[in-house]
Amino acid sequence: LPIGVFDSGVGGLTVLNELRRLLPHENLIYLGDTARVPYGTKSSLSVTRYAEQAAMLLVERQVKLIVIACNTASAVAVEPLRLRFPGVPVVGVVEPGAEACCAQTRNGNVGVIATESTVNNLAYQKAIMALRPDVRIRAQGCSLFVSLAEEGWHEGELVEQIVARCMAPLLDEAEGDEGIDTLVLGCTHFPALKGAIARVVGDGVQLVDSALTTSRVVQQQLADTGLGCDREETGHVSFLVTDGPERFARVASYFFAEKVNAAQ
Ligand code: DGN
Repeated sequence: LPIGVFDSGVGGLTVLNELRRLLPHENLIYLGDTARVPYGTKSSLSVTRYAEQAAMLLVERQVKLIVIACNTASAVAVEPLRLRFPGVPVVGVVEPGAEACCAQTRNGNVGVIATESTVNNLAYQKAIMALRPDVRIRAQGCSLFVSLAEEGWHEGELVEQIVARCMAPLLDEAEGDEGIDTLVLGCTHFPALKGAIARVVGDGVQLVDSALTTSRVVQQQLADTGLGCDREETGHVSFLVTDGPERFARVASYFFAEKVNAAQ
C-alpha cells in the first residue's frame, strides 16, 4: 500500500524528496490541492476542511499512512484527521520541525518563518514551548515566499532583497540581544529559497528544514506499526492535483528530481 502525502501545492514536494531518499522502496501518492492554494492566508476552519477533503482523496486510494506535508494544515488538522480516519496514522510537519530546532539551538534564541496562518495560530510557539519552555521564539509571517516558490523564483539578487525585507523584523536585534542561532523554515515551500535565506541570515544561523525530520518520523512509524514494505525494487510515485496538472508538472520540476506527470 502507498504512503499518501499532501500539500496545498508544490511545497510538500520538499518532503516527498526526503521520503523518496529515505524510503526508496515505498510507493508514494502526492496530492497537490492546487485548486485552493494558498492555504496560508485562509481561516483555520477552511484549512481544516480542505485537509479533510485532501485526506479523503488519499484514503480512497487506500494509503497506509498520511503525511500532511504542509505546516499550515499540520497546525490545525492533525487531530481532526486522526479522529476522522482512525485506521490511518497521520504525521504532520510541525512537531518534527519543533523537535529538530530544540535539539539544535545553543543560545535558546529561535526564529520561525512560516505563513501568516501558521504564525497567527502559534503552532510552532506551542510545539516548541511544550518541549523546551526556556527557548525564546520570534516568529515572522513570510507568506510572499510561497508565491516566489510557486513561480520558480528561488534565487538571485531580487529574491534576496525580498527575503531580507520580509525577514527584517525577525533579524533586527534589540540592544544586548544575542540574536537567533536557529531558524525554522516553517513552511514546506521555503526550502526552495534556502540558498537566499541562508545568505540573508548569515553563517551564524542554522536552518531547520522539517522535511528531513518528518521523513524520519514516517520511517519510525512504519517500523513501529509493521507497515513498511520489504520489496527490493524502487517504489512508484504518482501525482494528483485538484486543478491545473500541466502547471503543476512544470513548477514541480523545480522541486522534485524525477519526472512529474500529474492527473486531476
Ligand atoms: N506549504 C504550506 C505550508 O507549509 O504551510 C503552505 C503554502 C500555502 O498554501 N500558503
